[in-house]
Amino acid sequence: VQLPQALQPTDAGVSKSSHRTGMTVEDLKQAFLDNLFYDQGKFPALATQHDYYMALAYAVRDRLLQRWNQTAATYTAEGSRTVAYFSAEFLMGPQLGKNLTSLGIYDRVRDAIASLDLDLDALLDEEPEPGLGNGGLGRLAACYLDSLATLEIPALGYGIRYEFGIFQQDLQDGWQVEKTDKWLRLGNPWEIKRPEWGVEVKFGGHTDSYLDQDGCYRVRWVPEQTVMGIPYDTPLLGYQTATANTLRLWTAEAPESFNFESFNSGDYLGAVYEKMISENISKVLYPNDDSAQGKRLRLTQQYFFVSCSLRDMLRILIGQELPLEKFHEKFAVQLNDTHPAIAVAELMRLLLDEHHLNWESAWSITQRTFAYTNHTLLPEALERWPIDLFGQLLPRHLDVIYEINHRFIDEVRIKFPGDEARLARLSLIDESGERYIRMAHLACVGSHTINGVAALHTELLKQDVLQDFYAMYPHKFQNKTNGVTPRRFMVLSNAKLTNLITEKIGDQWVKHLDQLQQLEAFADDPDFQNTWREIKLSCKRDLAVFIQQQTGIVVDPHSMFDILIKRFHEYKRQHLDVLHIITLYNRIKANPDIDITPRTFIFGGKAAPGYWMAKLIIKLINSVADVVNRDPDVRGRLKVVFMKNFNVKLAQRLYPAADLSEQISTAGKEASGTGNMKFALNGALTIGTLDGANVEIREQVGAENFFLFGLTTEQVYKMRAEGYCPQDYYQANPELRLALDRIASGFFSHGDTEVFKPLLDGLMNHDPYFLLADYQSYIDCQKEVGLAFKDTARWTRMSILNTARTGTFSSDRAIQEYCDDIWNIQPVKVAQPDDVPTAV
Ligand code: T68
Repeated sequence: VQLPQALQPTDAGVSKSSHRTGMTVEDLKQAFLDNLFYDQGKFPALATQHDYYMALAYAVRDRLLQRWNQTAATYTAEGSRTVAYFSAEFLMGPQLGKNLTSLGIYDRVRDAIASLDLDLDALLDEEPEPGLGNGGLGRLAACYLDSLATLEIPALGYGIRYEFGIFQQDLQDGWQVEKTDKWLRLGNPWEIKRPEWGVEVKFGGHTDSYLDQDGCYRVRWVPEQTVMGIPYDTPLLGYQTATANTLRLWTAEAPESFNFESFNSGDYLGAVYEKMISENISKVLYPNDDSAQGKRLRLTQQYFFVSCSLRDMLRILIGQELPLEKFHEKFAVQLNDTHPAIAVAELMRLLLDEHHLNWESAWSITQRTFAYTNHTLLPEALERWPIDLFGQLLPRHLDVIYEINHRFIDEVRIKFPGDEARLARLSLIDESGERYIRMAHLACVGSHTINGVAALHTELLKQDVLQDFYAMYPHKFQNKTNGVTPRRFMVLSNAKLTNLITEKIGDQWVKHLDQLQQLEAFADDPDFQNTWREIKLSCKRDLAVFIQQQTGIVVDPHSMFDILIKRFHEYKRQHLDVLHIITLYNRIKANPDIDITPRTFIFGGKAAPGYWMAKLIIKLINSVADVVNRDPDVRGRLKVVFMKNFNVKLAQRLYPAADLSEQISTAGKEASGTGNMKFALNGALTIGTLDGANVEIREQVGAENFFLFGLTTEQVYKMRAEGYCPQDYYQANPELRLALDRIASGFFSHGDTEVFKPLLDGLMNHDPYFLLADYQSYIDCQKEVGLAFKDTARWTRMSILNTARTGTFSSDRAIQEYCDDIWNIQPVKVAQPDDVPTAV
């Protein structure tokens, strides 16, 4: 379809005056001033830093809109096949810097802003973090959207516009305290509200059956409650392409005609109450990252955004005059974990009840539409909904799921006759006690492809968590090792290293990360090594300044920066790192002149508000920090820093400054990890277990450039089966004993022997994550690390090789694999506006 000339977006009668789209320093400066005046309603004497940020953001958005409209017009004209990435979380990170990088105007904008005696860094700092995710899963979705746009793949991200994102973490007396995250308080310049595309979503009520005009038996859902889903769109520009895809997030509002009756009957408060209840749906992000909570509001959120998104896709399909039967040809839907898995039942319902397809056609479309990514092996994280709760909220979907299950179980019977135990294990309904719906099972049955997020993880899915599905549908299983975007985690956050690399190997690596391999040729070049080291040191200096501002702690940039940043969870074993710190401290106390490599231990991460053991580990870190940082015997050789409120913004300061990346989860527990990739890319060396993507990182960088320790997954399984006794390790290992005893004695807690008791009792008696079993191996390995760091030439060589060999962990590689092996989708070229600069 060719759009009429007058409707071509760049010729649609809009002003192309330079203040809207121009890219010279002068244009950008004028645009900034105009926006300050006309949009913020401010002039410089009255403007706050935040006004300046907003003015700049709107000026940049104008440039994005030109590409966004061009992209939308191209997709419409070509009827392009489109990826719909369904995710309850998108942890996007701040947008201004990212967009400047994508547009290739970072330096020009810095100059334009500087010419007004303002500082671009200060304005960038004003942007609140859009924290619409918990951790890895939400950040992965954001990296994938970046790669989709950069690879010019038509894509929509669908999710929820939480009014309050992940809580802000504060510390009081070393304990985590949570504060609400009011990220929208001063407005969000990147989004555009689209009320005209609002959709109605129903909940509750009951179903009944009826005969339609043709005498066909049909089921009707008679819902009890309606809310409106209103989309807010954010443009996502690819790196130096004209492709700007859309992140479409839904907000819940009360329908306009809400409760007219109660209003007329005088129940004004009742009517307003209902409005409030509706708006609760998109109020707040659930802050649990690795446990499923059977809360009604959570299921409501999931159904809400899934229903809105599928209805939106039907609108697009019908708008393009495509028949329903082509739904799966128009759209490839990826389910980011089971949070959107209710989509399988909702698409069935829409096709059956609202569009009157028969079951077989509807099911064939559904199965060819969805693919499912699993992100966890932890049993407590697998989502299940109590049947009663589910049936109250979504009675029609319950019927649909029963029917899916009925047909599925028949299929299993044919493949495995007489195997009743298998039927019970595979059933979408868990009937072992209280009855539950198993969302992973719904996702597996309703999808054409199921993928894990690292090679080891995918193997464990096949052998363990999803083994029965693997036996049933071996062809559905694939591995797609995670990846991270080098645009945010290198170009934007580590300009110094970016420039050095570009000087050496040109600028194509930013889109073809494998080209970093060319750096291997310089790994032993003394000049290159020197520059490499200077850059790392300079990044560490920047971080040291920031640490002092934030915490008051002075750290030495020449010490090893040993960093552990991720959500707090027992399986991630932050407390194993603490045992190492205490061991080094004990050695110093026993022998103050001992020769040890000076280290700065940096921690960051949030604990789920209800996960008290994780919170206790945060308290332990801060307690140990207080003692170690003050003790004169230490003479500054050890420093322990907890950076509060870890988020994307903070992460961007930490990765470039890391010497050592701690990836120390119990083998078999971490699905992949993505922080591990960001560290290695920035030239940090990893100390890690054979878990998640660590296995592949080690394969890539070479065993000699990776510090490996700990039990393997097999050994862990075996130990668990044979009966693991942590006490034995405590008894047999004097240094381990001393470390644990020091905590127990109240040494780090002003004499309080109670506070850490639950943690210690857990370790001594159960230790489900094998800390004590891995302790000695970790300590020995850390000794190697300390020695290696002293050999600066060796360390630098290893660091260079880590960067050079981690190109495969680009999210571009991952997305290309999804496109080829799962989505079957090709890029669509969007024409560049004439005035796009091409320089990095
Ligand atoms: C993470 N999962 C994995 N979950 O733990 C990590 N969960 O190994 C992997 O690299 C990453 O996913 C990307 O694949 C999560 O981050 C959650 O955040 C989460 C949120 C809500 C409910 C359950």
